[in-house]
Amino acid sequence: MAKQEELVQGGKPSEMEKIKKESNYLRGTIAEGLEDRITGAISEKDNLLLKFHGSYQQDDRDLRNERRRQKLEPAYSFMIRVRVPGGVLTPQQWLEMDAIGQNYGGNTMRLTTRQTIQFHGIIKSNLKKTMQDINKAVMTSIAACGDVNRNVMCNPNPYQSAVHAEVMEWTQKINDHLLPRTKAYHEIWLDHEKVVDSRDDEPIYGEVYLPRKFKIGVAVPPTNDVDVFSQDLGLIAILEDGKLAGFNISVGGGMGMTHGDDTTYPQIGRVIGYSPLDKIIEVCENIVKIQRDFGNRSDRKHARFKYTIDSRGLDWVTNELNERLGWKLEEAREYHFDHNGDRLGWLENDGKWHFTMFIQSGRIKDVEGYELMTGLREIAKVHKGDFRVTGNQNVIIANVSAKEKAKINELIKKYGLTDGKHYTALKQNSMSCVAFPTCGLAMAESERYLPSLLDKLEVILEETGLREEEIVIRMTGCPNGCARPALAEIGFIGKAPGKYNLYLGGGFAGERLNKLYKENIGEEEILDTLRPIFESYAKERQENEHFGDYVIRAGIVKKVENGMDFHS
Ligand code: SRM
Ligand code: SF4
Repeated sequence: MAKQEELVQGGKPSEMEKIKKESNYLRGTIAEGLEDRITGAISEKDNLLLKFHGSYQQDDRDLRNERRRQKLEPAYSFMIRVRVPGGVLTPQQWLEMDAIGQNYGGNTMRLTTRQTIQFHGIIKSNLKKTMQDINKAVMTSIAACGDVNRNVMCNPNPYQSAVHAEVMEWTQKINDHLLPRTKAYHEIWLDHEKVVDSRDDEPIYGEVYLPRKFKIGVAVPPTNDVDVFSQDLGLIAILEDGKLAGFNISVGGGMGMTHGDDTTYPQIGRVIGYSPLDKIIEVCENIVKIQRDFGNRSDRKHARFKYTIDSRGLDWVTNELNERLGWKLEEAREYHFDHNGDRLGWLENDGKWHFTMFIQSGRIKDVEGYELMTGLREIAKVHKGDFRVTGNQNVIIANVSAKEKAKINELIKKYGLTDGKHYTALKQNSMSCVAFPTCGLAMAESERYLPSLLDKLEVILEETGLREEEIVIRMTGCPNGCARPALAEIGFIGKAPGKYNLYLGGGFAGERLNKLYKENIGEEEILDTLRPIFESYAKERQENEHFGDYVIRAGIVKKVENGMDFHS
């Protein structure tokens, strides 16, 4: 195998490659920077390395101009992302996360589209304490961000408990196997003693880690709530006689792009074969290593696995994988996905009950008249099963015994918590990314705006008789695609304050990308554009025809078969 340095694609390594190489396995000068009390920030280089530790330096964008006017440094604070493999955490862990939110994170926490938990607004002097509290909860933020494998997603699947347990076990194994091995995290945050002159061993990543982030998600058909085709590596569980037998392997999905740069595009993962269960760790490791060795290390905009694959071809990646494995992937098995949304409300399986709660945009906090954070805390105090964060930013109170159900239900009622079933099916299937005020890349509002847009769209849906029609709608504040908008039947991607590109025609089961329909439009035009389309859908749709399929059949947008045609 050629050395990583010889395989640098596209020329000179980027500045980030240098920073990683010189970081001594992700240490940089983070520890020293934390001690500096003169500023609420850390150095630019350390900020890039901090991501590998699961944290980002941010500043409150609502306050930027005012602070500048007052000649103050921006209102710096930190976001921490806690890994939650498969989204599963114990009630005790939920309580500890809740306490962190109360103590350091402005009385809120955020469930994410990758089943993790984020805290925002943590000031520098609290960063280490927060990391330590996360560790006390037997959780970690290592590699929740950065050029490494991220939190591994897994379908939380409340209606197939036995299979879920099995699939979850493999999710955890894959997650753990691909964690970085550097001791930097423990030294910096947990005060573990530094071993002088020791070189950490990173057998999978090497000292420059991956060219870019890498994402793995595991889906159990017919549910695709992890959006398996948006993942760099998607695993589709194949069952035989009701037991997990192995996984189909999908490669090269990804959502991010840059406005105005057609060489960047969202892409859909493609299935290249099947691996038996006992070989899956080996398959995952080798796919990660292919990306490590062949991913573009000079241009970060083209560094994701999807570009590695698209520039060399699917046959190339399959052959490269087979060669490294020393055996061949088997032919992909049949599978079928029905939907990528959550099944809200109570559900019983194998004698256990599961309540999927609707959480708008994953935001957990108390507001006047809706004590969501408190309600979930009170549930966690008595709940004996587990909590599961879904890939749709909702939470499942899972594994409730028949005996305990009444108690949980009482709390649900007491705090007015909701399964969202009184909302339109469109709202139930909505997601939005964080965007303002914390996200440094946001061009438009998302989490703070989508609810009010939905309220207006719901009026049209009521009028057109589409209240019960499940339509997947997603919004992001920029084209990075954190709420996977390119897979939505209706997708909004922010361009500027109050302006969005509107995309239509994604597949209801997350199997197809959507297509640009209108560019740079504001609320009035959004409503004026969607109303006649909803009206004609209501009149002309065929039996069980989803909105995304309809807009293609009606010729409103063209079908996108491959991300490389996304802009054409
Ligand atoms: Fe994301 C960057 C939030 C899921 C694609 N994402 C960011 C940052 C860290 C902004 C930054 O770099 O400064 C955002 C922090 C905002 C904040 O204030 O919290 C951010 N991403 C999120 C979350 C919290 C959105 C949410 O509302 O839930 C999600 C956290 C997931 C997690 O727990 O790991 C989140 N991000 C995603 C997803 C969806 C997924 O992974 O399933 C995507 C699209 C899939 C993909 O990666 O292709 C996604 N985020 C990006 C990108 C574009 C990557 C690219 O290939 O171009 C960026 C920007 C970057 O990496 O340069 C980004
Ligand atoms: Fe920020 Fe853009 Fe991601 Fe939204 S999509 S959280 S605006 S990076």
